[in-house]
Amino acid sequence: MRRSLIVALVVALAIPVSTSTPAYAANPTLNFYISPPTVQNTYVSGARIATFNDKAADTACPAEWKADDNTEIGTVTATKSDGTEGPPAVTECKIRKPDKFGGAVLNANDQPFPPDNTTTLPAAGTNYVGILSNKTVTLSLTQPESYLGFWWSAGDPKNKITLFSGGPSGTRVGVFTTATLKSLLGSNTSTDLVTAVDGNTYQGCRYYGNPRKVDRTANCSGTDSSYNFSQPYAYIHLVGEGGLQFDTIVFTQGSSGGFEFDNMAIARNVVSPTVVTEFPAEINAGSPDQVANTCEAFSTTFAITASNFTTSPTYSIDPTTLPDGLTFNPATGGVSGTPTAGFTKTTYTLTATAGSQTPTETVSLEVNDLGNTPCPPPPDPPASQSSNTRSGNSPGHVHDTNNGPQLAATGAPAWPMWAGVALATGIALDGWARRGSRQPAKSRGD
Ligand SMILES: [Ca+2]
Repeated sequence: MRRSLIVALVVALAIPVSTSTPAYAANPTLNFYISPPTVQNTYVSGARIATFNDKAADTACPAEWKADDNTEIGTVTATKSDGTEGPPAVTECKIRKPDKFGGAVLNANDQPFPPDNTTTLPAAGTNYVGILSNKTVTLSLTQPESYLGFWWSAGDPKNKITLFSGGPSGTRVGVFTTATLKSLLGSNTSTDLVTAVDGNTYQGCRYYGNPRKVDRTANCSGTDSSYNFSQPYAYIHLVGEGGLQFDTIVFTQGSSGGFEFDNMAIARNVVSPTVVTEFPAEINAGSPDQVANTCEAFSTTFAITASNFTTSPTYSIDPTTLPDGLTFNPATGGVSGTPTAGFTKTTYTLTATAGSQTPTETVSLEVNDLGNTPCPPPPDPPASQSSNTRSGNSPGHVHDTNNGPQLAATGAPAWPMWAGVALATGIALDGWARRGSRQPAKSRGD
């Protein structure tokens, strides 16, 4: 887990900020986009796409997924009744023949949006993937990626995708549900509008019903069940930025219906489009429950992922009382410092605010009392023997200059990547540098 996060960090630092990309929070960001109605494949050039067209219908999903160019995408398992993971059975994940619930048309990426009076679209479809009721299927990617696209057909109220970094028990970096999609599309009427990835605005109702069969003119008022009018069909794009990558995709289907998709595409280093995102903003704390130790340097951002903000959010925490010695960073939503006393596990509400966007997340903080309080003062550099150490008479400081290196050594727990960097450069090193530059001058002046 740590290794992949560190890799993600390096990538984040190496990528120059695109001027065409909105400025987001200091946290890694996952942005959601939607293609125009009827589009059934990705717009991302260079993406590796799995069409599943060469898979036999009514067979189990293969345990190994490859793109059509034969590059590896990853391995697939299904969660068995005893909780273990194994190759998917046909009763868990299967290749389906094209029907009203899914199966993209060939060359869908080239398909233009039909003019208003176009009646029917090509009816021919292709084989696709369906995850069955009450099943969970996990795709473990061969390597971390930052872009996922898929044609989500027959969106079911109980479809959910969860993205993780560091495996299925690692850091959760994003959640996408059909409820999210439907909130964007609005009610199935001609009055709700949605802005697609091409920057154009479409009636939300045009996403309802299978575009392989639907009469576009009638779509916003028709109820023909033969094209599944009540469910949305849309090509979805999840774009990670700010170093956000994921290596695990978990597809969850609730207690009814199925989870159907086609033309899955993955890629890295995709820059978000410049269209205004209309998906509801959300924050996800990938590591919500944090435990610190008394007298040990601590830093966390709770592995916050910020999704779908139109501007960079600021953060607040409630209640505002934190463990002694820890402070809150409104720019990142993180907490850092050195706890000076034990603290019972306490639940907090984090709120990210950007204009009218105010999503919340629940996190917790706890401080283990190691019995080492009052805490020793920060370490002195070797050149300093006396004078400035006196300042350590403030509460929580004792004269124990030998504890310095120990403090530094124990102050680098396995926090998520961005927290680790803050610890290394923002807290420990900065603090040492300031102290180091100040003390010799004082010593000489004595
Ligand atoms: Ca297909």
